[in-house]
Parts: sequence; C-alpha cells; structure tokens
Amino acid sequence: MYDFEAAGKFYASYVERTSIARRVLGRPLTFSEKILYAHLYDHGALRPMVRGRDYVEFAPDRVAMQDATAQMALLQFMNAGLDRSAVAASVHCDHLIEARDGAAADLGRAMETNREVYDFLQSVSRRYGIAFWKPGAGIIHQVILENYAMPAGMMTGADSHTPNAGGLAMLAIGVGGADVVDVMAGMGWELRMPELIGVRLTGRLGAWCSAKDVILYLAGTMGVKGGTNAILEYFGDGVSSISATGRATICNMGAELGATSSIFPYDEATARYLEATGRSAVARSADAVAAELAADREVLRRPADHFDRVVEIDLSSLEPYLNGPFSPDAAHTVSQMKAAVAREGYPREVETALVGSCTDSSYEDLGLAAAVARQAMEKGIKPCAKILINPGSSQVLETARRDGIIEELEQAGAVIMANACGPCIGQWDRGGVHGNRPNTILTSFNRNFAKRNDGNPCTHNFVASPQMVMAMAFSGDLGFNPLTDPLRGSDGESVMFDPPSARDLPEGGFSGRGDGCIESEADPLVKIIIDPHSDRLQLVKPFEAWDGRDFERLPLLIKAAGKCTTDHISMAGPWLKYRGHLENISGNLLMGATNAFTGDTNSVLNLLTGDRTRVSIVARAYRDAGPGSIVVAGENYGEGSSREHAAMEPRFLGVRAVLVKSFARIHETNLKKQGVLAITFAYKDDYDRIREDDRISVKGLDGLAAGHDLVVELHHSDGTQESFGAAHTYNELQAAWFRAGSALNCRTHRVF
Ligand code: MIC
Ligand code: SF4
Repeated sequence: MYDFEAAGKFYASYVERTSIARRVLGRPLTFSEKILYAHLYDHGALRPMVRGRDYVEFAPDRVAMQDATAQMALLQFMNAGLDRSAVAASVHCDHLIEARDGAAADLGRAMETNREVYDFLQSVSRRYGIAFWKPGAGIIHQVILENYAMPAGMMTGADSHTPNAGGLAMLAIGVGGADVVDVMAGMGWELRMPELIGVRLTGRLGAWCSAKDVILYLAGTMGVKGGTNAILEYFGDGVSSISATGRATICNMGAELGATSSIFPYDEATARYLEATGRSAVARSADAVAAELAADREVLRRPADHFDRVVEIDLSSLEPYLNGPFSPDAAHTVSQMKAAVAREGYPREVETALVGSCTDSSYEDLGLAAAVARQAMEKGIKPCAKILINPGSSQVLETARRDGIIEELEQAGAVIMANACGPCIGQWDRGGVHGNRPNTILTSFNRNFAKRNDGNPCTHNFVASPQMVMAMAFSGDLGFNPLTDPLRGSDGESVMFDPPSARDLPEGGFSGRGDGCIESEADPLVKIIIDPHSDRLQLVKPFEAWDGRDFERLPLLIKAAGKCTTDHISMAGPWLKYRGHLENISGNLLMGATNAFTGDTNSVLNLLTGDRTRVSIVARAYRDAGPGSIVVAGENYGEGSSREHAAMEPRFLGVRAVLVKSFARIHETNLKKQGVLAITFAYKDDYDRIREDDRISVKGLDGLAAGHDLVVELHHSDGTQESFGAAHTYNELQAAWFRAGSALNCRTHRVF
C-alpha cells in the first residue's frame, strides 16, 4: 500500500464510492459516513442506512490483534480451514511482558516464560501470511499508527483501543476475536450503523494542557456510556493545533466513553506524520483527494443538521485533568484536586508515576515528559515518586534515545521499561505493594479500574497527560498544581516549573523503522504444533448447539452490583498467561464482580450445597448438574476491553444467559457470538426483584427475533413467582448464532 500506485488506486475507488453514496443518500456526508459507505461489503446493497438501528455488513481493509487476544482469535481461525487471511493482518506481542527490572531484563524473562505462546503466534502468522511483531517491537496501537494506519481506511482490531488510528483519519474499530476472524475469512463484518456525535474543537490548548485533557474532559462530561454505539467525529479550527499522535490519544480514549470509534479529518498534520513515518506516497495520494478526507463543507457549516448530536469544546478554556480513581470518567481539574483529596480522603502521596500505554507513549509524549524532567534537573528538584516509562514502540525508543530524550528521563531517575503494555494491564511486579494498602499512582494510561495495575483494589490510579504525570512525580503530592504551586529547588528556594513543550515529530526523522517485524507470505507447509498437555494453549472445540428449549429454572450464579467491566469478568494481570487456554482461564470467571447480596467478591451461594465459594466453581457445578446458570448485572456490563474470554468463559462454564440493565457494545456482541443469550431488563427496576436463591426461567426463545421481547420468570425459594419482560438486540443472523451455539458454528455451516 505504500507505493504510489497502490495508494492512488485505493483513493480513486474511495472517491468513486463516496460520490455514489452522496448521490444515493441525496445529502452531504460526514467523514465517518464516507468511510462507512465506501466499505460496504456489498456495494450493490447501497441504500440509506438508519443510524442506531440498521445492521450493516462492512469489508474492512485490515485487522490487527495483540498477543493476549490473538491466541484465541487464531485458534478460532484455524478451524475455518483457510490458507491465508483474506485481508492484511498483524499480530503484536505487547501484553505479556511483565515490568519489573527494566527493558532488557524484563524482555529476556518474557521470552522465556512466554516462549510457547510466542512460537505459536509466530508460526500461525507465517502459516496464514500475517505480519508478526516480536516482543519488544511496540504496543499494538502505536505500531499500527506508525506503519499501517491510513486515511479513510477501515480496520477492525481485537483490542478496544483500536480507534487510536483515528488520529490518522482511519476508521478503526475495536472488536472481539471472533469478529476479526470473520474479516480474515473474507466474510462481511456486521455492525449496527453507528450514531454520529460531532465534536467541534475551537481555540488552542493553553499552558500545561494537552490532547489528553480534551478526552479526559469529554469523559467527565459524557461518562463511560456516553459514546455507546456512536462515532465521535472531530472537526473545527481547533483540530489543526493538535498533532497526529495527540489526535490518536483522543481517539484511543474514546473507548473509555464506550464509543464505537473516533476520527479526525485528514490535514497537513496527518500528511507530516505519514511522511515522517516513511509513507509519503500515501500522503501525496491523499492530498489529491483531501476534500473527501473530511466531512463535506455543508456538514461543517451546519453540523447540527447532520450529526445526531454536536458537542462544542473551546480548547482555550480547558484545564489539565486528573481522572480517577477507579473510573476514567471521574474527572477533576488539577485546580480542584486539592479539595477533592481533602474531601474524598484519597491517599495524598504519589508513589509511582507511570508514563506509557498505547494512549500516551509517542515521540511527543516522551518529549513532554523529558521537558519536565530536564527542568527539574536544572532547578535541582528531586523526584519524590518512582518513575517508570513504557515507550510505545521500538521506533519511538530508538529515536528518543538518539535525540537525548531517554538520557534526560534516566538522569531524572526514570526506569525505561519494555516497549509494551506492562503496568497498564497488570503486568507489573510492583514489589512492596501487597494486600489492600491504600496508595496513589499517576499514569498517562487510559483505564484505571480497580485492581487493574497491580492487583491491589486500593491502588488509586489517576489518569493524566505525560507532562502532568511527570510534574506530580517531582512534587509527590496529589494536591500539587504545577500551574500555581512552587516546589523546593536545590538551594531550598521556591521554584516553579515552566509549561513544558516538545516537538511532535523528530527533526532528524525516525530511526529503527520496522524493527522487530517479520512479514511473510502464507505458507501452507508451516506446521502449527500445540502440545496437548500445555497449560497455555488448548485447541478450541465448538460449543454445543441450542437444544431448542426455553431456559427453565436456571440457578442465579451471581447478581453483580455496581461496575462490572471485563476486568471484573475476566481479570488480566496474572491471568493473561491463560489467554490461549479456555479451560484454565475460566478459573477467573467474574472474580472481580461484587456480589450484590453480600458485597463480597468471588464468593457466591451454591444452591446445590448451600456453601459460598468461587464463582467459577459454582458455575461449573451448575453446568455439570445440568441446567447451567444465569448472570444478572447492572449498567454498561462488560465495559472496557474487547477480550472475548469474558464471553467464552461463562459459555464454557454453562452460563446460558446474561441479564443486565445495559451492555457495552463489544461485550454484547462477544456474548452473542459465543452463544450466550444477552438480554436486558425491559424495566430496569426489575433488577431489584432478583433474589439470591432464585431460579430463573427465560421463555420465548424459539421466537428470538427483532422486536420480540422475551419473558423472564423468577421462581423464589418461598414458592412465589414473578415475571417481567426482557429486551434484546438480536437480528436474524445473530439469532441464528444463538441457535447454532455460536457464530463459529454458524460460519462453519454457512461457508466451509
Ligand atoms: C485492555 O486495555 O483492557 C486490553 C488488555 O488491551 C484489552 C484487550 C485484552 O483484554 O486482551 C482491550 O482493551 O481490548
Ligand atoms: Fe495495552 Fe493498556 Fe493499551 Fe490495552 S490500554 S492495548 S493494555 S497499553
């Protein structure tokens, strides 16, 4: 795609398709619509689609997976009987590297402990012609941005932060592994036509503010459900002041609002980034069609007529934010923090400052962190917190090292970790933080759910920009505001930080391009060996088809209270090692969810024995006794990650249905794909009727179809019964997945 001819062809066909779409719809188009309509699976079926209602099949240009999701996705793809991936695909080894001593030592350890998994991923990649990015090459989304993201392209990735590529004007969507397999198998990939939220940026970011603060602010105003089933499309004259990687940060964290994707238009900053990363041919071809790489002019003139909603942000009025703890939408401006610390009793001392994650680990981000470190050194300010840095890619690291950025960070006491997810996903041997000791860390990451970083439920993670994280490391005080508060310098006098600034792109271009990537043609002779005794990898066996009967008197497995993210359903950290072994990983089922009746985690009533024990053990007991079980939960169930394990595990352990107040998009699809009935309370208050020792029936399953509600019956232990309606969003195809036992079973019947 990087030669001029290929890029030119892509844009010629894109422009042709968008003009046909404009004609058929008879109105100007937003940028998102241009990309969506240009990527219909069946162009013959082009017609106006109703946003928020119609299911549509798309044909993305590429897919990506990371090691923690690729294992299960590729184990499923192997069952498809194909010789190669139908679209460009890449695998990135970034999630399994534990941060402890520093990059070299940690990488060496990871190579040993994960050898079997890396060997598997590398051989499957060779077998099917997938680009394989070795451990240490970088974090999936940064590597995609540097190498594969392409304006007006469409991709799906088995990771919820895939929309990061929207910073480079690509429509990139996070999905479960089974969805990636559909695309790799050359099938249409189904999505409900998203709603469109226009975000108009005006003004310019002020001192200490960064792209991160735009999305932290938006998270605070829209909340973790605010973007569900919608694309956030940015426009306005404030866009040009934000770098391509800054835009990627904003798009990345759209996932924290539940958004399907986020996207910025193409402009000079996009072109400069493409050039700096060796893709001038793409930039030149894109330049030639630049008007089609943004919303139509009429849309920009009257956005309220074309978006479902428009949000206005004046960049000049933003302040830096610290969001947390425990939820990315818990927004505090830095000037409010002192009062919040006093009011909420947050631990005041900042113990560790972490810069990195796919969200904020670009060349510019490291430059901004270093700009604070440099000043601290000059002014004689010593760090009070530990500083850990995970660069986004080997290319970022090599370039930052060449340009002296890494040296400045190291001089300030920072430890450079591997170019990997590390502490962001609980791959952090923190040492000394055991039990439930309340403590505060600051990170430039995106998620901060309880237990996510170090397994301690009392670690308060506040998310902020890299420069703010660094400044806090030098004050060591969560209430510190670098805009107004002095620190003590080497001579004991009061000194202030100046607002940091850094180059968005390296003056001398990037070094180390493509390091750690192995690209190969598909080779059917490559043997994929899985040791039947392995505890890391296990072949995927198809789930059983539905037996055609309603669910009768399923025991309640758990009624979860409060937040129940995929981290609560299928914890990461130490469990990541079982991502290729369904049986083993199922041991973590719902271990983080709070039992609504007792307030405990990982302790539920076993109706068969009267004991209370681990959720996975009780689920298995109900499965083995016959009927299986049902899970009940509240709002935005399955928020966060794309990991399909959170749907496969309950399926494997006999959970037949999940009944909640509302679902997060990716998780709802994952449940449907794996054959678990995903339903919602027609009236949310009915959640309160569920009792701990209930048996629950779900009726009307043979009529599972759009517009037909199901009936839930509660059989209480005192002999009384109640019933109420349950809604769902199954369409015809998804109902067929349910009947077949999973989408994979359906696919096997339909195509192969
Ligand atoms: C995450 O940030 O939670 C992850 C780990 O990257 C996940 C994917 C996974 O669980 O493998 C995601 O965001 O989808
Ligand atoms: Fe990795 Fe964290 Fe990004 Fe997920 S959010 S891809 S764990 S760096």
